[in-house]
Order: sequence, then C-alpha cells, then structure tokens
Amino acid sequence: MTTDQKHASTDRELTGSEILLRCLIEENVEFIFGYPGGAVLPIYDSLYYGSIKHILYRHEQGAIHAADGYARATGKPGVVIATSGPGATNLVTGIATAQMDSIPLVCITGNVPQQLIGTDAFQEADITGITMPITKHNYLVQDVRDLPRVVKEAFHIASTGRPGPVLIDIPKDVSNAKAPFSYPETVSIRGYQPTTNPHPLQIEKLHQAIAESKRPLILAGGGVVTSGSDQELIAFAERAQIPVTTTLMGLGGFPGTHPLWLGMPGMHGTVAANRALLECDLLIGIGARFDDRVTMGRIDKFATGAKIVHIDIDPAEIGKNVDTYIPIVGDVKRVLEVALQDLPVCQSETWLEKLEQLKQQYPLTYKQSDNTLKPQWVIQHLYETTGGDAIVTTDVGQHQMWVAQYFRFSRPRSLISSGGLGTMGFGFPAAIGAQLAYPDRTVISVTGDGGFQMTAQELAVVALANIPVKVAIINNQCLGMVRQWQEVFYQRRYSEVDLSGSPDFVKLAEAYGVKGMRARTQEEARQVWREALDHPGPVVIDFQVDPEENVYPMVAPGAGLDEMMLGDE
Ligand SMILES: Cc1ncc(C[n+]2csc(CCOP(=O)(O)OP(=O)(O)O)c2C)c(N)n1
Repeated sequence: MTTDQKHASTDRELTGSEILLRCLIEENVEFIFGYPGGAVLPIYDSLYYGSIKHILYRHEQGAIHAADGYARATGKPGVVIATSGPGATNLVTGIATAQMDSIPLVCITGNVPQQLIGTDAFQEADITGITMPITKHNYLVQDVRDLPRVVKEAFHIASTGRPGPVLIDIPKDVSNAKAPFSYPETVSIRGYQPTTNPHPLQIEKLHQAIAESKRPLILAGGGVVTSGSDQELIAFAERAQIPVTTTLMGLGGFPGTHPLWLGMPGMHGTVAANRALLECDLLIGIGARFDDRVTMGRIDKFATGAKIVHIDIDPAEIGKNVDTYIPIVGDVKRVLEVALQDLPVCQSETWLEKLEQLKQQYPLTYKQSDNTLKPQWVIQHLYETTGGDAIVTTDVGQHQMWVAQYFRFSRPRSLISSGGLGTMGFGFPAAIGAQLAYPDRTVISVTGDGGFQMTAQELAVVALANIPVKVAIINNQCLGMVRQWQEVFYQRRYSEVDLSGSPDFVKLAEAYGVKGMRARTQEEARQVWREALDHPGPVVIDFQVDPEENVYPMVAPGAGLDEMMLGDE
C-alpha cells in the first residue's frame, strides 16, 4: 500500500481519537450515528469538543440502520460508532444488511487495550473476526500512526467499485496514543482497482444481440440506483425500445409511470414482468444479481430461451447465479454511456404490444371493502397524496411488498428497503437517517406492527430532535408475511404469529412525546394522513388494516415463474 501524505496536517501531536475526528472532518462527515461505552470514551471525549454532529440512538442497531438510511438516501458513506463487545456485536445485523445491499458504511468500534486482547477481557469481542464475512473490508488498528491511512482507505473502499460496509476496530490504547496528524491526499491499494470502463468488444456484442432480438428485456437492479444511471437507463430503453422490469432494489431507478415499465419481477412480481422473463429472447441484467427472489432459484425455468447479458461492476457476480452469454464488467453508468453510442433499435413492436396487453389484463389488484381498511389502499393513498414525491422506507414483510407494488417510485433513492437480508427493524431508524440528510423532504417509514416493535425505541431520537418522520404502521395484528405462508403452505396452522397483545401504538408514541393517531376506515385514514403531512414534527399513525389480507401475485418457494398464484381478487 502506498499513500501520499500531504493533505491536512499538524505539527503538534494529537491523540488517536483526535486524529480520528480530524480524518472524519477531512471526509466531510456530517453526522455520526452512535452509542458510547468504555472502549470509545476517548473518542466521545474528543467528540465533546468537535464540530461533527453526533446523534445518540437508543440501541446500536438503530444507529447503524440510521447510518445506512442516510447512505441510501445520499449515496455518501454513513458513519456509525459503537463500543467494544456488546456495542460492536449489536452492529452485526446492520453490517450484514448493508453488505447484502451494497451500501457504503464506515463502522468504527472501540476495542479493549491491545495488551488485553485475547484475554477474555471485560467487553472484549473479536469484531474483526466476527464481521470478516459481512464486511467489504475490515481493519484492526495497531498503531496510532496508521489511523489516517486506514480511515482514508476505509472511505475509499466503502464508496468505490461495488460499495459496502468497512469496519475499523480501534483498541483503546490506540485512541489514547499520540502522533502527529497528516491526512493522505490520495489512496492506492494494491489489488483493489475496480474496473469501471467496459471492454469495447463486449459493447459490440451487446449491440449485435440487441439488433437481432425480437423479445428483449432489461432487468434493472440496485446497481442502477447506486451508480446514478437512471437517466442513461431511460435513454437506453427508449432508444432501443426495450421494456424494463426493476427488482426491489432497482425501484425508482426507472420511472414507475413509464410506458416501458412492466413492474417488479419475481416472487411478488407482476404477471407482465414474470411472463416477459419467461419468454424473452434477450435478457439484459443491469446492476442486478439474479437473486432467488427474482429467479426463484429455478434456473431451469428462468429466461430459458434468452441470451443473458450481465452488466455489473463486480466481476464476482457474473455467472454466479445464471449462465451469462455476454458479460460486461464496468460501472453501470459508464457502460450505459458507452452503449448508448450507435445503439441499435430492436424490432420489438409485437413483443411490446403483447406485454402491454398483459399489463392491461393482469393489473395489480385487490378486493375493495367498505368495512375494513385495506393495506394496499393505504399505500396507494400515501402515493397519491404525496404525488410520489417522498422518501419511503419499509420494514420487511407484507407491507414491504405492497409498497413495492403500489407506490410508483419514479426517482432513484426514494425507496429505502432491506432487500437482500430482509431485516425487520430496519425501516424506522433508516427513515431517521434519510430525514437527517433531507430535513425538508417528506420521509415516510411504512412499517409492520411486528417490525416497528424491533426498533421502536428510536422514537426517543425523533422526539428529542424533532425529526419529522411520518411512521405509518400497517397494523394487521400479526406477523403478516409469516401468517400468509402458514395459511398458504401450512394449511392455516398459525404458529406464533399473533401480535394482538401489542402495545397501543398511539399511547406508545405519546409516551415518547410524539404525536400518535389511529385510523380504522378510509375516511379516518384520509383525515389523519392529511393531519400528519401538515404536522411539522414526527407522527406515528396506527393504520388498523384487514388482518386477513395477502400479497398477490405470489410464486411459491421452489416453483418457477410460470406458476404464479394470482389470489382470488
Ligand atoms: C429480524 C427478522 N426476524 C424475522 C424475520 C422473518 N419475517 C419476515 S416477514 C415477518 C413478519 C413481519 O411482520 P410485520 O412486521 O408485522 O409486517 P407484515 O408482514 O405484517 O406487513 C417475519 C417474522 C425477518 N425478516 N427479520
């Protein structure tokens, strides 16, 4: 490793913790999301005098999901700090969540002094060992003089190539030790040189495949959002006349109102998107990893008649889940920019007509009811009343899928959801991080009555700092998605999914000093939602919805995309 030591520097010696904070300032860090403890006391002492805003969460899991929400909303790395032992292990779910969705985080943990490492000291945990498989990279800093280089590299690794979480573990003696400070201007890491420009021969092959195709399809994933290539994708699809389906992570990367959009594919995808995957003759995967919620793990029934093109910055993704006819390694934005030059037009009129008919014939639908509040209606109402101009975070479960289906995301970074790990408890703290990044935007945390109870303690944070997140609990009084699977695949043997003993969410909100409201009918829902949008501070709304409602369409686990259950709607 070589680094060029010349940027900011001091002649005076600083402590490790002071150096750390100077590094974070150099990286333009706005917020630190964290929780103190013994091993990070020197860092918190330096923070006391520092200029970076620290937000104190009520649980380290809340802090890391908030850092993640900030990162997803802005594209900049989120920074979280936790103490050694339990503080560090409380970050593990959040680190894995970020790793699965390629989110840039810099996670700083304290550790016991180096002479105690390996002695089972109080609050000692081998956090670099524990997180090795769930970080893009991690460091145990052994010498205070290494800190600037390590921090510089951590931010670089987290945010370049395929982004991901990087952990820096700092023993307490390193935080206390002194050294002169000098921040490197550049970073160069041997063996880490992400390929951003595509190989021209591969682009030629792509063009040829497009020219020959009659039934092309684009499968766009989170890589489109990460690389900020939504405009290039629109131009590519429109010019070549190729329909687009976007994965959960790709929603917003292509406008949900665009005539070429087919909806989300896979387990809860639309008929048009899944039929297109089954029948296409050319499938162009763009920043998508062909995971099992899209392919159903049934490669024998997935795009079997198609030549598959796979565009991704991470060469390890190519050929991992599907056989690839044309691999293109590069930054999605750069690849699309290059591919747009001399892009052929597909002879796809008949195909587009057929898909349009499928969209008309099989729209997303649900049974309306006068007696109960339908969760799908609530999501549609949130969409219509905000004109889609909101950042929406979700938790995991049925409400997540209804948001994906009924909120037409038209801007990248407007849906924030744990796609890969499917982490309950993610959505509410993530909304806090997004709202801190964009104080003037409407940020809605759509959550389940189950998931909300996993991180509801962060209501204290929104109350104290008056962070105006609107929490919409889709309260079906059960672990809805699990209940749905038990209904459909386990003959209604409902095992441990009843949440009817949950607290009164209105009173819970009020106990924290947050406005709480409840709606049981459409009329009440309209009224409380209007009030919520007008309210300048945080709000919790308990939308009491039909507990029997299921998410359709659905493809059973183990089935192929040709076996969609449409429900009785
Ligand atoms: C941390 C965690 N534990 C368990 C699960 C498994 N799981 C997936 S969806 C779900 C039910 C979620 O219920 P709720 O939050 O009420 O949302 P709903 O499905 O009712 O919309 C569960 C338990 C998970 N995804 N994450």
